[in-house]
Amino acid sequence: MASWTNPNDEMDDMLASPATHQVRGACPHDCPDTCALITTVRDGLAIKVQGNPAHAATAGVLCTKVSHYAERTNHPERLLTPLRRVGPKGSGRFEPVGWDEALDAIANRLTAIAARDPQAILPYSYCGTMGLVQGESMAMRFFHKLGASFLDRTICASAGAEGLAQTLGGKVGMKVEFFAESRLIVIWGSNSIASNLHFWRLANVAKRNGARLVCIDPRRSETAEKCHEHIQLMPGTDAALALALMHELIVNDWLDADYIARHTVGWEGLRERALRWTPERAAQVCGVPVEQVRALARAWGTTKPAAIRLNYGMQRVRGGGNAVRAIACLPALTGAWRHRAGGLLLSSSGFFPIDKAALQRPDLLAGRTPRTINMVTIGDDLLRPASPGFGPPLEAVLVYNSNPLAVAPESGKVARGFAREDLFTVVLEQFATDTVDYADYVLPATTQLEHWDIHGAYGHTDVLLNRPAIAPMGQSRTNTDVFRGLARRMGFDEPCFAESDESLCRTAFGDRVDFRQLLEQGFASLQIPDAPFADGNFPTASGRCEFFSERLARQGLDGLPDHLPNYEVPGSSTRYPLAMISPPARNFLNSSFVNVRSLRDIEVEPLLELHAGDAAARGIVDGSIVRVFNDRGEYLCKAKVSNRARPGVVNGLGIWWRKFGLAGTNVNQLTSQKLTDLGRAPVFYDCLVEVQPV
Ligand SMILES: Nc1nc2c(c(=O)[nH]1)N[C@H]1C(S)=C(S)[C@@H](COP(=O)(O)OP(=O)(O)OC[C@H]3O[C@@H](n4cnc5c(=O)[nH]c(N)nc54)[C@H](O)[C@@H]3O)O[C@H]1N2
Ligand SMILES: Nc1nc2c(c(=O)[nH]1)N[C@H]1C(S)=C(S)[C@@H](COP(=O)(O)OP(=O)(O)OC[C@H]3O[C@@H](n4cnc5c(=O)[nH]c(N)nc54)[C@H](O)[C@@H]3O)O[C@H]1N2
Ligand code: SF4
Ligand SMILES: [Mo]
Repeated sequence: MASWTNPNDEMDDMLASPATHQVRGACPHDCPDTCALITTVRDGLAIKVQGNPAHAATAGVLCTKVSHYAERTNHPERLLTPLRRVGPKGSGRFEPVGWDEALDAIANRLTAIAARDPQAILPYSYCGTMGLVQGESMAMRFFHKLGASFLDRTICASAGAEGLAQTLGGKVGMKVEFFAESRLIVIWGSNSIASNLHFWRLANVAKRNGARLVCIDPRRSETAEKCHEHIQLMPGTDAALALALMHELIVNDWLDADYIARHTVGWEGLRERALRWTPERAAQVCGVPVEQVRALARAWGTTKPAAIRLNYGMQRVRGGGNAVRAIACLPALTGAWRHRAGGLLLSSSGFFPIDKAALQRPDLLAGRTPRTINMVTIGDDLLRPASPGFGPPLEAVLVYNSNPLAVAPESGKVARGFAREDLFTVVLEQFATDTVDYADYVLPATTQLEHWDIHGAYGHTDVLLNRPAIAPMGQSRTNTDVFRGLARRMGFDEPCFAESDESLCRTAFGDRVDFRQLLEQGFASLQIPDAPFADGNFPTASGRCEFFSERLARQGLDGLPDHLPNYEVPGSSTRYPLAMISPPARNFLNSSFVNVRSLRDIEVEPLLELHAGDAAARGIVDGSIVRVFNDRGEYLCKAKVSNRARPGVVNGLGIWWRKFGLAGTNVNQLTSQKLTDLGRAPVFYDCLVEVQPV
């Protein structure tokens, strides 16, 4: 067990060497690249974080954000002691308190609530760290034993995940390294330079070898402007485009009939549906020139090998799940999967043989089935009274690895919910985020440089081990240790609550990954065929690529992919004529890093990109302050008149902390709590607004 003393006092032998040494780790952030890190430590302090050149996917390079990791870790505003609230909720006024006092008080309060109904207690967590240990291991054991409400962790990827599951059978796809050999790469709903930098490196290798790069994105992103072609469609119209591509593949006979016959299900139905989507019809729905649709179809139908790097930006709309389904059909139609540099990649996380049951111990539920709360609707759910359909009102929320005040939709309601005087809120955090401001107790958390963890990935197929490079800063503790401490105080005496973090790292994959190799080199590759679906073998029930999903049909849903228009279609409202999307700013990671000075200085301040025509029509000039609003709320920020925005669409780059906003709000004040067609996910990019000069 690590000691909780100040790094300057007393440390583990391993960490105590006064000379400079280097420690191998893994980037914890919610990013497909999961880089291998090397941290240089001097006198117990992390002084530098670099990419490990021995790890092929990392190639010795980190993004700007994590190159600044030592600055983040040693930040003067790190939370270093437990805190207890002294001011009103939301004020962020606290007094220091000892660990024992804090944990005793939290355990007593949770015990009292649980005696009435443990479902009144909710964990709220997401991917502040992607680590399997500091994520949902000890925490889930604790909540399972308690019988707390389940949290449906849907805020990012579950529409796409469900779309893939119903088509390919899971979160599986091409091996990322082979994009370097593709001749055509379609970058679809991804700003790769910002959010998938190591894939972008591979795309550039392909480009230098003559590959054509096409980007499909409503925003002229950093990535779009560097591709050969940019298809700047309206948000939420991707399925229409995919169906029109199929139309062209059919009428021009660019199909791989043999692959379709042997490795797919539902071709007749899909064919019929696609034939209704002429390029003209799709071009009109998507708001793009019809020639672009035809040219992309020709390129996809006639270039080999051809690959799609799909990403989650295109599934944050009502029809996000169906759109992923439609796009995931394209490689099977042309037999692109036959080649290792052909096919599609959205996520590779389904390849990892994680022993979730061993980590999370659902057996501790002992037959109970608590209700499930969707993290997307936390605003509404915090404000919901007891009812037969809902159960008891929420009385306590334990937040870790997440910043719901900033990242959840319709944040006016989220803030009202967390402001409830009768709600008991505990936040495990590294920094005083917007959510911390609403806590009753704040527990200081370690960073990745201070704890053990083990990682899968969703953009490559290697397992990474993270060793602690330095001792916990100040009095900070690991998430696991907080849940161990609470378990002990609440009388949860199963041996699993005593398991150490290093042991949990071994538990995560059992003997399915060579742990000795992880200890020795920091990473280990999964054994996956180069072209996993060259001969079908999809992990679906049928073993085929399912154009038609029997499972969806049985749920009373459409078995075939279709285009579902947005909830908030531009043109459907005269009061709110503009569509707003809110993809991340390049130098932040969701709401992490907003408080790191050197990175914030690059992003400068919250802004809204608008097209010159939309700005002129409203008397808005570049650099002026604007009010962005709809019925859900308003947000003040600076206007950036820019060709990064297409006519009719504004881009509110995120995710700023509310407290950095001019009116104490961020873009999520405007987004809605509605859910996607599949996967119960949020629709952040399905949002109509109006903009006015202030
Ligand atoms: N620098 C940086 N990297 C990150 C993150 C970050 O915040 N910052 N976040 C991480 C996380 S959690 C995730 S999930 C991923 C997210 O990364 P991506 O999966 O790439 O998703 P987004 O960044 O949301 O959006 C990517 C692009 O999709 C575009 N887009 C928006 N709506 C649509 C649409 O309807 N159709 C199409 N075709 N495109 C659309 C956006 O304009 C944007 O340029 O990145 C991870 N990496
Ligand atoms: N408008 C809009 N909203 C969005 C999005 C968007 O594109 N537009 N993107 C959505 C997406 S894709 C996602 S994934 C979510 C992301 O939402 P979150 O997963 O909540 O991500 P972050 O905002 O980065 O917050 C993570 C927090 O965890 C903390 N943390 C990191 N490591 C640890 C640790 O080891 N222990 C503890 N206790 N805390 C730790 C960090 O300090 C940080 O404050 O946001 C969503 N919200
Ligand atoms: S955020 Fe992504 S690109 Fe940056 S270091 Fe982490 S894994 Fe690598
Ligand atoms: Mo995400």
